[in-house]
Amino acid sequence: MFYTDLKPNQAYLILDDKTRYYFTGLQSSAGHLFLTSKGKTLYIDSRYYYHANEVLAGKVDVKLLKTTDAVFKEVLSSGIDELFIDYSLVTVSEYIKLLTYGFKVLDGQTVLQQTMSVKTEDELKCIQKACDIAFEAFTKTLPFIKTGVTESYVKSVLEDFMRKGGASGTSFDTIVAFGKNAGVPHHETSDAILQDNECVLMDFGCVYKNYCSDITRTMFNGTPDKKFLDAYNAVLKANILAEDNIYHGILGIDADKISRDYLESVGLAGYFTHSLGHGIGLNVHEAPTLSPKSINTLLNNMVFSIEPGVYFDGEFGIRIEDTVVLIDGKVQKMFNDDKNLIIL
Ligand SMILES: [Mn+2]
Repeated sequence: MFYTDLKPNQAYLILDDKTRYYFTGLQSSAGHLFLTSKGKTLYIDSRYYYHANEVLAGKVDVKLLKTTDAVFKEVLSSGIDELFIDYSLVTVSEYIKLLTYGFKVLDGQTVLQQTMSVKTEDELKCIQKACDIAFEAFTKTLPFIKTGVTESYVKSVLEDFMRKGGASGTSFDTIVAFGKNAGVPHHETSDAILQDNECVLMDFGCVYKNYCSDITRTMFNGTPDKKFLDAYNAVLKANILAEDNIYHGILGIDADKISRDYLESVGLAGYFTHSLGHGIGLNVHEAPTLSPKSINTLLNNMVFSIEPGVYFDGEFGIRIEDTVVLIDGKVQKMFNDDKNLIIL
């Protein structure tokens, strides 16, 4: 692990819940975790201390957190005065506090995010299960989507099936968008009523053992016209092209370009208004990114979304999103449907 190479006066300080869970396997809503060349030290308050001591014995040095003041004084007196933190996850007040204590603070974001973006076999199993639960719930929800139902109703049916299927919750606020509402990439699910001859876009995911899934499917309630069908087939092709051509070692920028260039070639460049994808794990949005601004390289065992979409303001929108994993250099799908247009 990266922290075993640290100098004796250095440590990574983890303050956010998900990263702390990643390195300890213990769920908690507070705690200071230090990663040093010697191992892991977790300062945790009395709500978790005894349980933590029991389950982390031999893996993490667990200490009772009385006050943060005491923690930082103890760490400083042990000779550690340089802390790496994830700048994207620490508040300004936490940052200033560290400087006030006299620590030199360095950005550990890149290393932490890269480490967490490459998944272990156990993590992959949890993500696959989160995908399976979400997809089964989606299949069960389809018969409930009929002319006259509201977006909120469909959302509640779907979320209920995900929880019954074993999910602990949703990985983000479920999006159900009918007709022109689907033209807004991240529409807020409303009381809009489904009409005949409207599209239905559903973007959802669930959490299983702390790991997330993310999927979007676009269906049609009635008979689609040529403009919709052409756009649907273009988005599907953009999705499959990315799936077939992303490989171990490709830059996030170039992965995004696969779908973007294709949509441009069929005259839809201006309608694909967001990134192609993002990493998925303990967080539903994490490293790597697949976008024109990405600084990441896609590697084996990374899990990410492939989600091209086109949006016609005031008319309709189409997005087809999969959660996928890179295995042995190639994209492996975590959903196995053919993604052809579903007519409701
Ligand atoms: Mn997504």
